[in-house]
Amino acid sequence: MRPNAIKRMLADGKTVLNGWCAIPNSYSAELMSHAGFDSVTIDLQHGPVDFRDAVPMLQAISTTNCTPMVRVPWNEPGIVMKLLDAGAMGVICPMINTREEAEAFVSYGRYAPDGQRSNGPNRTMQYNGADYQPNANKEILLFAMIETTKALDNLDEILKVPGLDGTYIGPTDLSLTMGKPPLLDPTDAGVLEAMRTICDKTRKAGLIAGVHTDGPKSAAKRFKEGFQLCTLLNDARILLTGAQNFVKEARGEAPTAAAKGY
Ligand code: 3PY
Ligand code: MG
Repeated sequence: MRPNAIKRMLADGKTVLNGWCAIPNSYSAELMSHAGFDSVTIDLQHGPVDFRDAVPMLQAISTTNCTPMVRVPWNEPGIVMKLLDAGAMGVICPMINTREEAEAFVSYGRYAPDGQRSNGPNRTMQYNGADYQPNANKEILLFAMIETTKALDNLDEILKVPGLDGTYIGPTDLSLTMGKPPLLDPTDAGVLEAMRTICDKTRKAGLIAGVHTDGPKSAAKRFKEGFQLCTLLNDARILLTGAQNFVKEARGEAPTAAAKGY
């Protein structure tokens, strides 16, 4: 089976820079996967991407060595299994708040005896190889999003779930549940402390600490704090930021940092 490149990078102590696709299009996914990211994640939770968009996007990412990942809309078996069959090699699942929810998520992503994933690896077997089924459980990465105070309270139990590979912080949802403004690069001391706790506990449990960021500066900051996988904006915001700054430059105006959005 094709090795999951970022799994090996992380095992070797390297950090992973992840691209994020919110535009429901295979050409933009292809561009993102040629930009130098280690992995590219298609977001089916927020924004306009649905399953029919995701399949050609996964095919586009397959033109490169980037690890193809997805964020599923919710912790539901059908969509996790369909996206794995379509070729995703990593799944980020939003709003995992309890050990039971983490156990259910992991069970959807693993074949028996480790889980309850149904057999039918259409497309992923062509992409990954004929020996996909016996090797899929150890190559696919499963990340639980920790993005509420409830998840924070249950973090120790969530981290004990066998088969879970890592956590992924959603800074804006975490901020909201702490009564703070939904910032991707939070400034509130309590939210920052919670993010550090999640990172430290995840790493102590031997799992991968991932986080969504607000761009290159905040990603660099998070890597320094110990996060191993950071996402850099999304394709829509990168496009908008680049376009806005070209327009500003042509008009002799100062550039802006990053376009607003998630
Ligand atoms: C959050 O900030 O809550 C996220 O889910 C980021 O995508
Ligand atoms: Mg979120």
